[in-house]
Amino acid sequence: MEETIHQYVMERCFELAEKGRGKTKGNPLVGAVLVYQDKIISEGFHSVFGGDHAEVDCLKNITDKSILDNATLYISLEPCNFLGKTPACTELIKSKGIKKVVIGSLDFNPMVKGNGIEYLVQSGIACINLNLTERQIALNTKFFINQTQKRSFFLGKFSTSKDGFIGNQHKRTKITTEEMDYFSHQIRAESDAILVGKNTWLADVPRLDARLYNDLKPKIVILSSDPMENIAPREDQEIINLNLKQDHTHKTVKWIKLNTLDPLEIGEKLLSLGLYQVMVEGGSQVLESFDKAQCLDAFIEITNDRLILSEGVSKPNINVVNYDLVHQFEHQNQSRKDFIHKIEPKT
Ligand code: AOF
Ligand code: ZN
Repeated sequence: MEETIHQYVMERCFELAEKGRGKTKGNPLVGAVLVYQDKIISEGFHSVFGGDHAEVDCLKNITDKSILDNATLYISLEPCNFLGKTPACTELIKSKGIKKVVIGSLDFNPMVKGNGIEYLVQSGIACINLNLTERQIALNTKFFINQTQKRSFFLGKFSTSKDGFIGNQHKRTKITTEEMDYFSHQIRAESDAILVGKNTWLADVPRLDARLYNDLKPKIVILSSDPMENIAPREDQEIINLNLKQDHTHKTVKWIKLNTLDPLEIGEKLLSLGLYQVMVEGGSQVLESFDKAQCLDAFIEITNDRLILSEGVSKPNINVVNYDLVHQFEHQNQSRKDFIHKIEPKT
C-alpha cells in the first residue's frame, strides 16, 4: 500500500519537473511534493537556472511549521548537499524538521551522488530511494551526459529531400518551410550554441539564430583545422572558432585552439565554457564524426516528402541502430523524426 502511494506521488514529482523544460540550462529538471496525512499539501519544481531548487519552491509556502514533523517530502532527485548558486537543500530539509524523505533516484552530479542521502540519514531523517534511474535518465538526459561524460550534450539536426540530399556543395538549398523551421528555432532557442563545420559556414554564412521563435542568440561554434579569417563579429552573438592553431579574441569572436577536433575534446571544451546543450547543424561529415565518436546524443531528421533534388550532398550516414525513435510528426508534406542515442544506465 505504502509503495503504491510512493509511486503515485513520485509520478506527480516527475510531472512537475517537466514544467522546467527548456529553462534550467545545465541544471536538472526536478519536482517536489509535500504530503501530510495522506494529502498533497504543497508542490514545487526547479523553474530556472540559478533559481530555487524544487524543494525550496515546495517548502516556501508552508506557514504552519508544526506539520513538518509529520510530513513526507517527495523529490524526483536526491537533494543537493553543497553550496552552489543556491544553498544546500539537505540543510533546508533538516532545519525545517522534516523527518521523512522519498527520492526518485540519486543525483548524477558526482558532488552529490549519494552524499545528499547520507547526510540526511546521519541527521536522523528516514530516506527511501525508489531507484528510478532509467526514468531519471529519460527525464534528464542532457544533465546525465553533462555530469557523467563531462562534455556538452550534442543534438544533431538536418533537413533532407525525399531522395536523401541535404543541399548543394557550395550553396544552401531551402528544404523546409518556415512553419517547420519554427520548431527548429525553438530547439535553437533552448540550446546554448549551434555548431557547424567550416564548409557549412562558408556556404552562405547562416544567421544561426532563433528568430522565428524568440530573440535569443545562441553562440555559434565553427570547426576548422586552420583558424578561420574574415569572421565578421556580430554585436549580439558570440562566435567561437575551434581550430588546431590559434587562441585569440577580437570583439565578439573567439578563436580557441584544441589538440584535436575529436568530438570528445570539443565537448569537454564547450562544457567548460558553460555550453550544456549544443545543436550540431551540419554538414553531413560533422554529423557523421559525432555519430562515430558516440557523441551524437540525439538527432532530428526533417524530410520534405515533396522535394526531389537528384544530386548534391547526401544526408549523413548515421548508425540508426544505436538510436531510439522517440517522437515523430508530419506537417505540410514534411515529416520530422526525433531520435535519442541508446544509453546504458551504468551510473
Ligand atoms: C536539488 N533540487 O531542484 C535541483 C538540484 O548551482 P545550484 O545551487 O543551482 O546547484 C546545481 C546542482 O544542484 C546541480 O548540478 C544538481 O546536482 C543539483 N540540482 N538539486 O536538490 C533541484 N535543480
Ligand atoms: Zn538543491
